[in-house]
Amino acid sequence: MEQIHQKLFQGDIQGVSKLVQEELDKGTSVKEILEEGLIAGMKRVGEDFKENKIFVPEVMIAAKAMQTGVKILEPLLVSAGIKPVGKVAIGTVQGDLHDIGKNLVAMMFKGAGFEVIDFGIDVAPEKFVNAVANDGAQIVAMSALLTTSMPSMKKTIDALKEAGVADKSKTIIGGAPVTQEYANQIGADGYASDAASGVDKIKQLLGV
Ligand code: B1M
Repeated sequence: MEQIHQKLFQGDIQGVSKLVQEELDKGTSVKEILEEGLIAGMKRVGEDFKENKIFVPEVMIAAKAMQTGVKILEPLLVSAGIKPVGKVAIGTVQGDLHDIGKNLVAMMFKGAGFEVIDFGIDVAPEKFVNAVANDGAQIVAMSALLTTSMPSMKKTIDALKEAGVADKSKTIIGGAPVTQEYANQIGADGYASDAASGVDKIKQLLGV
């Protein structure tokens, strides 16, 4: 796992892929590789970024390497051929381009048997509204990593209400600066601090 951290730090895409595959071949659990290898490594990248020891380009390269590792794990978490438990529309809210955490959450939702419409980053409230009104999404899942993009979560909840579709869906929010208190404040139905508890929360919200 320490080597995975180092390769992430160096932005060594091939190195990360190789080590992730080696861990899988050794029988290490997908959860352990994800949490103790990739997520823990990225946390260290974040700490150094915060202390100005590294800068945006290095972080972007590390993020690319992380996503490559996550892609290898994804098929193992997504059970094939299982009828969806529910339908989720997920995205990083308007004004925010961070997607690593959101991708993890989407991946865990898929792994738990949900059909996932992933709108990507910088998602306008109207897109979420359309997903509920026209595509039957039962959950609107929003991620934000910036304090400045958090108000987009409230805007989306307000847009769902204004469009008259709020009662057709439940909202869940998450991301590093987001809290349960903020969820209560803006009227979100749920909050989760990490991808795994996100799955528990949406199951609870849908009663499945
Ligand atoms: Co940015 N960035 N970044 N960044 N970046 C942070 C978030 C920051 C905390 C760094 C810092 O200053 N310490 C800071 C935000 C400060 C704030 O607002 N409080 C910051 C900043 C300031 C910025 C820019 C403004 C920098 C600049 O340009 N000067 C800029 C903003 C661009 C924009 O969005 N408009 C920017 C840009 C970038 C990169 C492009 C370089 C890159 C993003 C690459 C990408 O995502 N594809 C990047 C990165 C990588 C980070 C850090 C280092 C790592 C974020 C990350 O991926 N973490 C981050 C520092 C940090 O977090 N320590 C930082 C790993 C990921 C697995 O965690 O996303 O928290 P996270 O997801 C977790 C949980 O939060 C939860 O589950 C996941 C794990 O299980 N979760 C949910 C997430 N969404 C959820 C949704 C749910 C439930 C749970 O339900 C729906």
